[in-house]
Amino acid sequence: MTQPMTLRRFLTRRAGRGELDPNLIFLIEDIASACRVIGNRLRNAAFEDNHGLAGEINVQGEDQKKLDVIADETFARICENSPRLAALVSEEKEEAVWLKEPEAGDFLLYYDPLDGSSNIDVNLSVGSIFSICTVAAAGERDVMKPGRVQECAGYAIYGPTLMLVLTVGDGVFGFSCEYGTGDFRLTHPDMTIPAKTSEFAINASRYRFWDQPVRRYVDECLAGRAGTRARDFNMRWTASMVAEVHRILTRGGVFLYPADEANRAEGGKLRLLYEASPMAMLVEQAGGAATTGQTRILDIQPQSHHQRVPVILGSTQEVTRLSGYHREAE
Ligand code: AHM
Ligand code: MG
Repeated sequence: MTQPMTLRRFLTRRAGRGELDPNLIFLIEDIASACRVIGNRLRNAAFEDNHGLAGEINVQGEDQKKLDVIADETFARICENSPRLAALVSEEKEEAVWLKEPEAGDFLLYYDPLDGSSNIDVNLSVGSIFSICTVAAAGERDVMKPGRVQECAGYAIYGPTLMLVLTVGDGVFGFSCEYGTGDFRLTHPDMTIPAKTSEFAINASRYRFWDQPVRRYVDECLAGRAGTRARDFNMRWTASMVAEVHRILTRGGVFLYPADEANRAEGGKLRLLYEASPMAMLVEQAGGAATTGQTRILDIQPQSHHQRVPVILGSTQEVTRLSGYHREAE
């Protein structure tokens, strides 16, 4: 059996055809290395006394886990050597970290080093999310890029298999990390999201806070074949956006983290630059859709590094239906 191609071969072939900036290869490979190291630290956490809290509160006002800190340091340590990387924007750091005065063609890396970290201590899937844009000047405003200008977006999922899933703007590709060699190999070429689905994901404990369009949508799903949808729906909630998006890229579905009465002042829960935007690019590249309910996520002009936005993403038929419910309620 021929082995699936490695991440390096995949990237260099694209660069050879003029479809990819060769300088991106180094950065994507550094991200892959960081994710491999984080995967190992997660696997060994119990032996290295790395479960539990770090004792610090991060910029989001959340308790940092020890592994949040380790993952953040690992990303920074490995990626900051990348020759064309000018700045890092991390969920765990208040400000952008500038590594050099940017020159034309330099990159900016946004990342959430460990997404879904409430899952760590219960040994469930977590992930790292990343997004790469070009940057030309070292100003505050220069790191506020709308998602549509991303050069690359992706995530690592630390599940039963460590996988790296990414897009460089022409489809979505999944690479599994081979045990032993540590190579990422293309096991999931061309991941696509079917337009139709009967599976939704939302934290239903927040029902009392939801706006009318979200309640209407979920009520209709719960009514199943007896209701207006005339079919039964299944529900999942993993509390890890990476795991939700991975499931949707694998078998379809829709994921919602809407703004509601309890989080509206902050704009929602999920962060635009290093959670919503990269996931929106992946989902669109796989044939799905991603919106706040009102606006395409990739068209939002960020106002701050840690801005939060409502997120509805996945199979197009469901996302379109939900957007329609939002329009009707305006
Ligand atoms: P985190 O980056 O602090 O881990 O938070 C983001 C996570 C997402 O992965 C997930 O979709 C959501 O928060 C879960 O929220 P909830 O606590 O409502 O289940
Ligand atoms: Mg997160």
